[in-house]
Amino acid sequence: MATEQRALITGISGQDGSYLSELLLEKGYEVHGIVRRVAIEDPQHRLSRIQHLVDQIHLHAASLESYPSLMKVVSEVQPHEVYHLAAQSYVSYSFEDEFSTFAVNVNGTHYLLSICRDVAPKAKFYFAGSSEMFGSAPAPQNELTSFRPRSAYGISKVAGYHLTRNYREAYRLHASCGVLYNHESPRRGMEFVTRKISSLAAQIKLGLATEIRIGNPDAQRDWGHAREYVQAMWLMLQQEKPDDYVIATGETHSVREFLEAAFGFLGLDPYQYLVLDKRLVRPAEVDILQGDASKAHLRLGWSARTRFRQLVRDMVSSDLDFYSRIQREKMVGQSPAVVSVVAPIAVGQNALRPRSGR
Ligand code: G4F
Repeated sequence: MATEQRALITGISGQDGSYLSELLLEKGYEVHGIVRRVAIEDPQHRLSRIQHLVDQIHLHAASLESYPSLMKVVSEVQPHEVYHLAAQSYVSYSFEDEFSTFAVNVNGTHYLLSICRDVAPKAKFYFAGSSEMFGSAPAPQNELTSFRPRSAYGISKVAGYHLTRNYREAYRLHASCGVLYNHESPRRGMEFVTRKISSLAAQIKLGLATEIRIGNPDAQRDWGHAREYVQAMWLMLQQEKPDDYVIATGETHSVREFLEAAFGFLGLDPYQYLVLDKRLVRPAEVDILQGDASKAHLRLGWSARTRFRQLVRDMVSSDLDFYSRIQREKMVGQSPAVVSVVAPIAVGQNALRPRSGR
């Protein structure tokens, strides 16, 4: 790269933020990230996914709920590229608190777009849209499919999508929206179903847990690997013209299939441990998501490589390594705070905590 590019990432401490930081550092970027002040004060726990990068990146304390704090960071950093990943990203929690989901996801996006227009109008802007925007729209979905969101989270992402499009059209911002389908990895938060399954499969295998509680096992999702999905984000901002892209594998699988594959890798029968728990069923479910990423393939040269079974295997084997190590070090039974230095561990099997960033 001729002159050093500066990138600013909101949600840098999440799964996607950590992979994106690694990618941008490899490409020679100066990487800046926005985190909440509590994270800077408690880095061991709240910055665990980027602990290996903290000496190479620049962290700034700000909040998506505070326009002045965002204004200060964007003005100081003067980024060439802005990746807006931070959100209240847990769909289930958005049923419990619609208002804070909107405050963070809609106002936060609006603040950031408005600030970029005013103080960094040449910055290229990426908005993390979501396949939840499609909701009950028939599969497969692509960029022309109408949105039919089924949660406050989905509605907040539709609002963010339209804000991004409007800033592109009205103010000529280079603003793009990635409509990303579910993307997972060993760094996925424990509150999402894939990591819940991989971690409990590993714990059951090691005798550290005895059951797994699941809500709706029949929901179908298009699950890809997060490391590949952040490459698509970067590619969108390298295009001459901003645009919106569906990013997906094109395959769909049920939660039940994930469960069977994960336990199967460990030689376990999931149905000996599965408890269907109505309390985990959402008031409105998105039954089937399956993306058609042809446009991204054609224009960005991007396509998903990691297939379903490989993704499940990677997550399960990573969790098996992790819990085996914990067991060896006799850390089980100690404070989960100590354990989460290594990986974020949910306290209890159904921890329904909101987490910022994916
Ligand atoms: O893993 P999930 O919580 O992910 P969800 O709701 O699909 O959302 C994720 O992907 C979106 C992209 O489409 C992102 F925008 C969003 O931020 C997030 O990353 O749930 C997946 C499915 C759902 O149908 C849910 O009802 O699994 C079902 N499920 C069944 N039992 C469960 C459980 N989900 C969770 N989290 N926990 C359960 O026990």
